[in-house]
Amino acid sequence: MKLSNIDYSLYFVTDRSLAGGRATLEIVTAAVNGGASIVQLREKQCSTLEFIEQALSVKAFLKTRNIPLIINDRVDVAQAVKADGVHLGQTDMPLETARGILGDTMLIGISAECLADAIAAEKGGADYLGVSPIYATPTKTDTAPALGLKGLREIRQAVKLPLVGIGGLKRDNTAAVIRNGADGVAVISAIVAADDPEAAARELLQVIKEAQKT
Ligand code: 3NM
Repeated sequence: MKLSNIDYSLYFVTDRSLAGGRATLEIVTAAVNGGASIVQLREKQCSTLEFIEQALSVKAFLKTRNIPLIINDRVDVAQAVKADGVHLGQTDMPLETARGILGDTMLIGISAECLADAIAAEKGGADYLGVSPIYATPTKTDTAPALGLKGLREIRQAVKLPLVGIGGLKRDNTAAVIRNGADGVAVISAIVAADDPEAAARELLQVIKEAQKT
């Protein structure tokens, strides 16, 4: 059975290329110690073997903290390590195909780059949406045009699924994303590239929690 009652508030996404040589598990540990509520392992440049080994070690740690593990893109890796979910972009495996393979055992998150993507993903049975990108970001440059807060609001009004905003989100622009309808904020560089990822996560979570109250 897939997990329910997920806390999407601070959705941390890994990226080893921005980690300054620090191990992924070290950064994940810091992010979770700082308050990350869900973690996505995103590996674009390693072998399948390494991805699986990495995922198993991150999963073992996350299990001790009751934090869900989501695997980016690779349905096979998610299955191999019995992750809590998989996150799919618009050019990854189609939602229907992934659901056919996974059944109801796993969460499926979809990156929605426009309103039509969001509506289709909800109809197709996605569990949550990454609204991507809210702002342009050097971390991922092959994105659709930035949606901004207006695009986020339009998607919020059209779908009921949990939404996380992603793309260019930092401490100073995070509160607005929550106030404009996101359930959480997904970040890479704001945590991975920070000198102190634990402090960065803690500061972000504080801003998110404050914004969720208003
Ligand atoms: N979309 P940062 S990952 C914009 O998987 C974007 O859909 C992603 O990085 C997706 O927090 C990503 O450093 C990059 O801006 C986010």
